[in-house]
Amino acid sequence: MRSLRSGFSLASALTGLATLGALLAGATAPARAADAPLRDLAAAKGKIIGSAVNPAKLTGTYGDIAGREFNSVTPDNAMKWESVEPSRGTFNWAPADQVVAFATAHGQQVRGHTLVWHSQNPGWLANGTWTPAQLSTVLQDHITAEVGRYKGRIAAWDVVNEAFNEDGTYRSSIWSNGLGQDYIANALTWARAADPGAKLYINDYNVEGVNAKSTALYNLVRSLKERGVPIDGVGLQAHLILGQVPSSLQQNIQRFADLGVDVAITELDVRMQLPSTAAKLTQQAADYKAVMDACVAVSRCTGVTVWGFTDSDSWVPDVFDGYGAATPYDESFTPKPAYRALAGSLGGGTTEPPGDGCTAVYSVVNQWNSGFTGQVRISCSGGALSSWRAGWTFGAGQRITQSWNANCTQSGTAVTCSNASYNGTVPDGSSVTFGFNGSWSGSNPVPVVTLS
Ligand code: 9MR
Repeated sequence: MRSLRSGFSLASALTGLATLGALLAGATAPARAADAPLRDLAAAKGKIIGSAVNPAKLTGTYGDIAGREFNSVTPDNAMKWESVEPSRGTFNWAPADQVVAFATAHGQQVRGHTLVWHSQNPGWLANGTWTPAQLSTVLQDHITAEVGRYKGRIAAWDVVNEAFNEDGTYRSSIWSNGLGQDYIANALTWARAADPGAKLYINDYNVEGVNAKSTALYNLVRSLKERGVPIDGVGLQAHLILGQVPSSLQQNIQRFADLGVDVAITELDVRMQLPSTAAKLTQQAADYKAVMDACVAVSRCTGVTVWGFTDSDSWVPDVFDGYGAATPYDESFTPKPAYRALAGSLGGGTTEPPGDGCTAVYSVVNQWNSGFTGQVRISCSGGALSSWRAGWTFGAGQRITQSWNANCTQSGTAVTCSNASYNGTVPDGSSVTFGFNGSWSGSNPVPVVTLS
């Protein structure tokens, strides 16, 4: 037996209260009792812990976790050119607005992503015929419109995305081909004019270690600084492969910092060949920890954003055949060892007593005018249990009326459910569930479950 509890935040309470939809979808508790939400741990270290989010999913358990665990969000696609201006002069700000509103409601920063890219541009732009002057105007107008719309509400913009080839030469794109390399300096200058308060970044992938590509980026940033072009930071995307965190990551972050710019890890994920196993998840946790450790070690590293926090919302399986499980939560929103590794690197509980690696997820599976059916799933990955007790405190007068697959008692607001004779054992890699009916009125907020 060991103790495992989760932190509880006002954001999670508010989100839990927010909608019936959220309640019906259920909510999850973070991995361990001693761990505050990642955002609290990160804030105590002055760091950002962010996630890319899909605005269409920001309700229910997904919204709960996004609001509770992260102090920054990046729209995964909603601020890209093809999303905001699918036809020339016709703007669709709704999904991007949704992300900004969510962030405001949850006290989060927004990372704007992205203004100048070779990809995900609308057809009218990508297939148009442009003189350099026309193309320059189109780009300036786009930056001015988008940055201007969110002026004061975006902490940092990925102004220019993926400008380089692997060998450090400039990528051939509509921008470099049409405007030459100065499109970068101009884009930064126009972004600064549109929102002087936003930090302006250049962002790229495969630039995490010291290599030809990151050195080209380094030389560009140095020359922009020398020329007085507004550049505040460098984004290292960090789409990594299991076991392949570059050993020069911290050194690389430091060399950019020494140029006088911030560094952010902007799109972290660690993909593995499926199926995932306990050993792979342990390696993945070490990889996540190595990245966060490197960022924590350099004061100008502002923090880490993961590119999706759940395996149910990751770009990896769509693009890398046979690969996946790249994020800190599994597809059922259960925190993985990678989650605990991030927490540990941020100063949360790091020592894992025997049997740790088990988590409890509370969900409301059905709700009607005065009653509801709830469920708790206890899952073990990298740990195991021989018996368990799950406890929580009801926050709004709910009462358990009946339970199954566990022996539940309620005293005042405190509920304790212990295993039945047949389901105390939870081997590594498996889970048990128990259920209950209860009564509620007014509201039915989701409690945080303590395992012991
Ligand atoms: O997560 C994004 C995915 O939904 C899109 O299909 C994809 C299209 O390229 O873009 C993904 O995000 C990318 C990000 O904008 C830039 N760096 C690489 C990311 C993964 O492809």
